Amino acid sequence: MTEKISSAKAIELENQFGAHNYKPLPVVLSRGKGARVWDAEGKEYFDFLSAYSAVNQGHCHPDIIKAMSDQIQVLTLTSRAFYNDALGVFEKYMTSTFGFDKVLPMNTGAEGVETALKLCRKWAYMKKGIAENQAKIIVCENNFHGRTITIVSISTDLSARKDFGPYTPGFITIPYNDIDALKEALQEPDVAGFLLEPIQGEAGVYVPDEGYLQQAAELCKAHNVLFIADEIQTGIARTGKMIACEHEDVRPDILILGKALSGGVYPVSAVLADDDIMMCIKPGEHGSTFGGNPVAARVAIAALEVVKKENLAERAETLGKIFRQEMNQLSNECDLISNVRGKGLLNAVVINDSPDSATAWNLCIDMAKAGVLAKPTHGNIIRFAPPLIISETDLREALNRIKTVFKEYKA
Ligand code: IF1
Repeated sequence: MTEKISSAKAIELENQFGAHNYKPLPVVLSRGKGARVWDAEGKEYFDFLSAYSAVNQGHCHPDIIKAMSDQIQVLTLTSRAFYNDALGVFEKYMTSTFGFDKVLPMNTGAEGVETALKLCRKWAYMKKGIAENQAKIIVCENNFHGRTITIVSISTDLSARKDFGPYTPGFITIPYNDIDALKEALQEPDVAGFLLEPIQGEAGVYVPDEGYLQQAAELCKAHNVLFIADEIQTGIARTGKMIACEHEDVRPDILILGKALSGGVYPVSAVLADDDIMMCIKPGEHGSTFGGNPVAARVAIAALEVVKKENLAERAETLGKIFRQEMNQLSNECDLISNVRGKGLLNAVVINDSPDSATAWNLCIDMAKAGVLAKPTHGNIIRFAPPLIISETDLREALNRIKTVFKEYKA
């Protein structure tokens, strides 16, 4: 049994021996089950962050845990130097679930995004005929696609990119949710792709105008530019559809998945595309040690089976409406809230205070004391994203606690 330590001890150890690349809320988690987590002293919380939408299926879902524990007893990693008897089954399952010819398995979301960028550039040179090293990829302001050097090169968030230069070239940045800006950028020569989040998560759950995704996809098609959807946070039923692009009947040319693809049990990401794109990468041109390992394969199948069998997309749609309705009602009763927005169970509340105020942080501290975990993003925006398996009863109980904290908040 692993040594049990107190919250205070855990924080002390992290401060002394861990890099300080995060500023967590002062909550030390020790156990999770479904929509609930418990801290080192046994205090119970509703988890309204879900590891940034990685545990859509709930903490330690028994089916996913079983799939993992069965596989790790027999074979954990072979490398891709050989075949294994789980990867092909996963690949068939993924391509039929999401409707693409092929899938390229990776591990983290950032690796998935990097893979999609490489695939887009390869396609640009091999199929679109763009001159070598001239391919341009359009990205949006306030994006979040991960933390690698290339990905922070396209970030407009200073804290994500400052002092990590020199930056990777070959990108054009436009405002999000601005079709005219996209039209203009598409006039540039050598554009190969357009990478975007169907809803910008980290930026503060920015839902684009109705029709934006569809118009953007049509414009890309008209200009022979690949529409690349980063659904690492919005995918896997989080917004009320299996992928958020479905809300506008958009089929991306390249689809990137991660996080809840494994239910938060194991790092699994994947890039899906049809043969005319995917077959541009030849043997030996891309890969990773753990990409497509048998544990990831079995875990991902189990995680997606949970999404289907437990109708998590429909749940997210229904429960998300209740959440926004209740929070909008709260915003009429308390002037702390300036906006409530989101889709499915990916929602955010904009606090009526400046981004550099401590109000959102203090509200999260108070909510933690009341047994609800959430965390601010960009200062004055609080993201609320519980596991999709949360019951309506639990959702309403958590809402009662959230409302009490907001109503009783003293600056
Ligand atoms: C952190 C943010 C969320 C993502 C999208 C790719 C990735 C992410 C749309 C990269 C990852 C995580 C990273 C994590 C916190 C969290 C996050 F606050 F950083 F921005 F969710 F909004 N595309 N998001 O959201 O996937 O490599 O992390 O597996 O870096 O603190 P990853």
